[in-house]
Amino acid sequence: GQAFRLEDYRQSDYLIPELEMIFRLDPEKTLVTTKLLIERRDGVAADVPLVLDGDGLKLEKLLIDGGAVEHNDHEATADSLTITRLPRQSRFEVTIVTRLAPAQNKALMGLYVSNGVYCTQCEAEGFRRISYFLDRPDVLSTYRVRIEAREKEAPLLLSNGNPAESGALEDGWHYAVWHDPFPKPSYLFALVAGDLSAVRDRFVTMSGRGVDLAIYVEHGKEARAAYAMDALKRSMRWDEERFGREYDLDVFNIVAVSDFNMGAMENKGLNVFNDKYVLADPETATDADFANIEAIIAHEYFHNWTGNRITCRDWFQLCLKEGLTVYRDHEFSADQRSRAVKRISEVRTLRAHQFPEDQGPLAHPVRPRRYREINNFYTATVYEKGSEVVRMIRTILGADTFRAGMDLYFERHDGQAVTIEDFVACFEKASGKDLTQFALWYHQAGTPNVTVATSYDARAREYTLEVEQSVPPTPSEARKRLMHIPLAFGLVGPDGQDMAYDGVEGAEVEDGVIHLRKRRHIVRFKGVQARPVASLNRGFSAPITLSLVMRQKDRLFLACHDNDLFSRWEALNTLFTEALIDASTRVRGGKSADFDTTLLGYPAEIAADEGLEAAYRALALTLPAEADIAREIGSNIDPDAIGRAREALRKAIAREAQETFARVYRDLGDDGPFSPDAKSAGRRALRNVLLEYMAAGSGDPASAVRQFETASSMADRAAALSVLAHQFPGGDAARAALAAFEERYRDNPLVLDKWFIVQATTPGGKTVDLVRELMEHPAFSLTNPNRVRSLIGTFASSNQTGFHRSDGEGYRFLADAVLAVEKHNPQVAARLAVAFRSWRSLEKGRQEEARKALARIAGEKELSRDLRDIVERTLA
Ligand code: DPP
Ligand code: ZN
Repeated sequence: GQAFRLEDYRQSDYLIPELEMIFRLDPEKTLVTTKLLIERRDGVAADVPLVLDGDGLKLEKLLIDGGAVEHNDHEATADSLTITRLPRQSRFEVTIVTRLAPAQNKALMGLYVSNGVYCTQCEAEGFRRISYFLDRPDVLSTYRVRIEAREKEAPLLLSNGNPAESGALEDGWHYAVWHDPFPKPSYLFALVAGDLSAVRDRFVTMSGRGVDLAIYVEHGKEARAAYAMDALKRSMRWDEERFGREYDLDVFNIVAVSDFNMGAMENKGLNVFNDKYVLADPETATDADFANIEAIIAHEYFHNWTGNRITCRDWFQLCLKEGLTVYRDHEFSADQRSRAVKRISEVRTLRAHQFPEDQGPLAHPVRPRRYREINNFYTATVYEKGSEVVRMIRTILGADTFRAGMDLYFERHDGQAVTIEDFVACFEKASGKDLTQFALWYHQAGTPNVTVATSYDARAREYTLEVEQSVPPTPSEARKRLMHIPLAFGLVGPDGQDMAYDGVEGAEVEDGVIHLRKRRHIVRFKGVQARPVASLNRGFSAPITLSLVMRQKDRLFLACHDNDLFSRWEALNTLFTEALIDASTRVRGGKSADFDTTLLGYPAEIAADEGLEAAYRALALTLPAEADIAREIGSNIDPDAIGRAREALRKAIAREAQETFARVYRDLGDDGPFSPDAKSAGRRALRNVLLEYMAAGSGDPASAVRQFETASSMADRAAALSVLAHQFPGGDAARAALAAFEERYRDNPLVLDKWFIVQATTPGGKTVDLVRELMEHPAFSLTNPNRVRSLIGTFASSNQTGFHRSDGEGYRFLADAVLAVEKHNPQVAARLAVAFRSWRSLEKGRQEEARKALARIAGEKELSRDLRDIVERTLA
């Protein structure tokens, strides 16, 4: 396929300052009339044709300034409409009629029907499946949208902006008109029509304007939208307080739909959400669900300024809105919850999703330079690493200057479609700093590695760090330039406090941050009174891998005493990881997995340390995931050996800490009526980690059975179910619990997803057969993305020993599933296929099986652009 290249960007010859749309909705035959006000740019000749994008469209009618267009003067295909003869004046009107069958649209892009509700998804290029258009983010238009529908079928009619008028029509039809005064790109267009219930509230902005808020859900689910509404109001207030951003329309609407390719979509004034990220109550949602809802409601709301008011010039700039908005939602969650705990979770996510991407065949810069299918660039690199880059800007500039740069960005670019260069320039202007080298974080792929050696000269009272950076090659970028890496640090003294020093040479050091800019720095700290332990990359100030040879004793010291909570966790996590790598090597060599007794003693101390918040203790006691260990090993991976080593460590810890764990578990029990707040969630998280250990140590399901049967929240019930299903697969207790759960929630698809997930993530070689069987379950559906992701997606991405079964059956299964989903939904299929990305790091036998499965997909004649792109890059 053809690749789009950043350097080929050019402005469009024509603009569309205004348009009017009329939708006459019918599941099989919807008519869309689009009246475009076209404006020719200055200097463009009148004979330059107007070429509009389409995707699978059929032109029903075309008029220019109300008159018919000759056959010879235009050409309409499914993918484009070219008009060669145009009026000489610079403004004219083009009217287009297209006909759609939304009920047949299973790709869930453009206009489709989800559970009887008409809805749209236009980002990135879905608008062209509705009408011919200049479907590119730098064409900004004001929209006036009239929706006509049968009142019975769709009493609710919504689009972007403010409501203008509504009324009855003949034959039981009715209509509503919406007007959005803010010029926007077509990817932010939305329409919803159906029979839904509203949960309403009101928000008064900082300047005293009232905004009507509504969340629309299926009838009977109103109570489950309360938490989302609360999160919305908190987000609106927070954006005023932290970024000075005020909401700008009279209404803000959110609609929850059950068939959705993404998490949610920030359409102007009308956010459309995957219902998974709206609906929650204690009976049906885990603490992770509540936290995700809070974060995603905030994320989409924050897009109103970072994405909508200021949008992207082209899709290469996707991180301009996504990285920045993720950064904003991270900050929001950190303010609402515990900052250290939030940071640890962010880093775990980054390492689990972005690092393997950056280190594999799909690596790309945060701001890519080429793509074949933009849908495949909604990645962890664009989102999560993009957020890390913004975070580094703040670290380098400091909070106040960062805010000044953001203010300047909003002031300079409101109403524009801009680039990363425009964004960075605002921070250069605000700070007076040259960020040219720093900006490589946007332009260069790959995770930088920083190696550090330390030494202390007691006589000279000098502490030295020898620091060296390197960036590994990535596809199409063999040679890398040196980066500006802000490395936050502390020199931890014997009492756990940071030690003072008189002076430093060898690098710029400012406010606890070493600025690495060269390949190699020798950083000398003068006047250091005793040998410190270096605590480096505090708070994960830069998204790098750090190789620091350190005595285990020192690392354990940091794990116990570092005054930076993130670094304490990081030290312990590193100790666990090193022990697990070691153990898996031994297991693979037929030996037993032995662990150092000092390390085994520490978890009991953490569990019982009431000076640490429960959520932190839960994270500290969570062992690195099998995939984390695999990533650290890097090559020739045997997932079975890793699984056995991890299991052995869990058992060893559990036995060592048995009494303490049981006591803390008991003491934390019964904290009164359910509340989703961070503190209560933390207690539950700690209890549930302890439950896992207790079951592993005793080999007895009794405590998990008890929790499963008496749980008063989904958080506790789902945790117990997963202990039973994963640690006692096939046993009576597991079978009973799975059956009870299925029975209790058979009418709630979102909760049954948890039941699919628990089974799909059961470790071991039998799970692939179970997953195949579950695809026949009446609640499963190949056309619903949430079902597909819960069963097939989690199996492939989160079940190391199951997916990587040594005979390749997991890979064959995934290839079959990907091809089946691809027939109707290429975007979701391509996303599933990403699970193959680390295939080259496996041991030879599995590598060969994975390659065969990939080659089989690639060998299909009729592949979508989405899937072909992923598979070919993965194999390259
Ligand atoms: N809706 C997706 C998001 O907010 C894509 N813009 O990240
Ligand atoms: Zn976003």
